[in-house]
Amino acid sequence: MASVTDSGSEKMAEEERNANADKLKEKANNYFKEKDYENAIKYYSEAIELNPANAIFFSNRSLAYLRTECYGYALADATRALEVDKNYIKGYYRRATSNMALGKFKAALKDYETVVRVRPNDKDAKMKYQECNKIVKQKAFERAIAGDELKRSVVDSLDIENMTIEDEYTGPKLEEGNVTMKFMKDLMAWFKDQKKLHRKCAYQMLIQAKELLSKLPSLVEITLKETEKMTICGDTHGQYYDLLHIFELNGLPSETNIYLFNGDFVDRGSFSVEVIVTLFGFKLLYPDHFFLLRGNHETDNMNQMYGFEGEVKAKYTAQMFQLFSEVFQWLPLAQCINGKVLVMHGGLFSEDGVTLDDLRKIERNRQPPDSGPMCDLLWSDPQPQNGRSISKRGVSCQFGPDVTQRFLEQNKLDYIVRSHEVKGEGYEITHSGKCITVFSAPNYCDQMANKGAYIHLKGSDLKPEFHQFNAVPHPNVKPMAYANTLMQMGMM
Ligand SMILES: [Mn+2]
Repeated sequence: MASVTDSGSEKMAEEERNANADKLKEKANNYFKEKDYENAIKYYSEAIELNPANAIFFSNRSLAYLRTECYGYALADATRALEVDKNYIKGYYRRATSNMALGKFKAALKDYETVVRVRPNDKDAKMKYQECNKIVKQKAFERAIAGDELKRSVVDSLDIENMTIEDEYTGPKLEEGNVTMKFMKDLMAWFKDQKKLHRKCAYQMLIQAKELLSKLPSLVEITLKETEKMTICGDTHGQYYDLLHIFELNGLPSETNIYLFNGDFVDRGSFSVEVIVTLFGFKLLYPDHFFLLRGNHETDNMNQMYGFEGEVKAKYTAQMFQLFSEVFQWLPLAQCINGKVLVMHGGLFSEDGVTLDDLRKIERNRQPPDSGPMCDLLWSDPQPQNGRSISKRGVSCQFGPDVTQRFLEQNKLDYIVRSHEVKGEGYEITHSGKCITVFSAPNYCDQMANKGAYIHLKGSDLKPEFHQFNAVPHPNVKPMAYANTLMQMGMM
């Protein structure tokens, strides 16, 4: 009898726990609707603690992780959802989306296959399967060409001289083939009015940018004089109107107003073409006083999913995207200022012992590999605890304050500046001031409500000085408007 009573009360306790878990899920869902993903994740996690046997909790948390770009965690949760309930169809969708976000298209295709098999009459599932299949085939084709030594640069197939600029075109033109300050001012005003730069001018700029960038080392080293000051900006992600706002607040680039833009110029925001062409223009105008570093979004896989490829195809052509891709491969990976401050998009390395000399030697003219220093520079994130852990993004690693300390000591550096993560205040100081994050896309994707920031660095003391700014309005073209349809659906 006693045991029956015990199991009865145990059952009641379990029912109560499950009811509480459901309440926590509701709370999390509400936070999710308000786009407060941090709190959504917090309450889904509490619900999971009370009831780890509910696939929906994992699936919902997976979506919240997707929204915060923690694709590694999103993938793990989708997998957990399917372990709990292998018939939970949404779990396959979530896992496929996570894999797509990570550029693992074959793995994604497997899950879409499963859905189509289970639901042969589901049109939506079929469409997603076909879309993903198309990408897998295209990737296989691209790999086949890449192995072919005859693969030539787009530049060789362009006949720029014979491209004509129609009389109707009243926009900016290069002056005797050169970027000038007047051209840049006209260009920025032209773009601001949502007009298109003539493709001939765009090609001319891209060819010149490729030429210029290909001469730079993978690690750019500069010296700021005592009296000089530079501005470091983080991710801009196609938020052209916020970029113009930075120039309004902080002045146009010049030989005395030095800038460094730390990667992720394109994708997500739907004015990525305008951002990158403007930045390349200033690089051409002030090659020794305007600097650009590659981000993890200056890559083919990301551009295919997050909008830049679609945007270039919509505004120009597939061929022009190919040329952008070639130019991106020549963007330097890191920059050292006065031998003391190292700037990179992502962060430090999966292994100790990497030296500045190792960075100088990186052969960067390629799509980034899945691991190693080049991958880490573009992808890693700092973490508060010592040591390293698996990346929440599913690529590279997270590194602790001790890792930063050892790296700085070995290379005789003071601190690092990186970007890559949205921060509420636009910047964040971690690892006892040795690791600084700066992010310059305010109200990221029109939904994060974060401030943007940039850093001033003077040659005299190299002390970082932070400046924050808010988002400005932009024309009604939503972020991700040009992204892959599978990604847009995954974001819903
Ligand atoms: Mn990034």
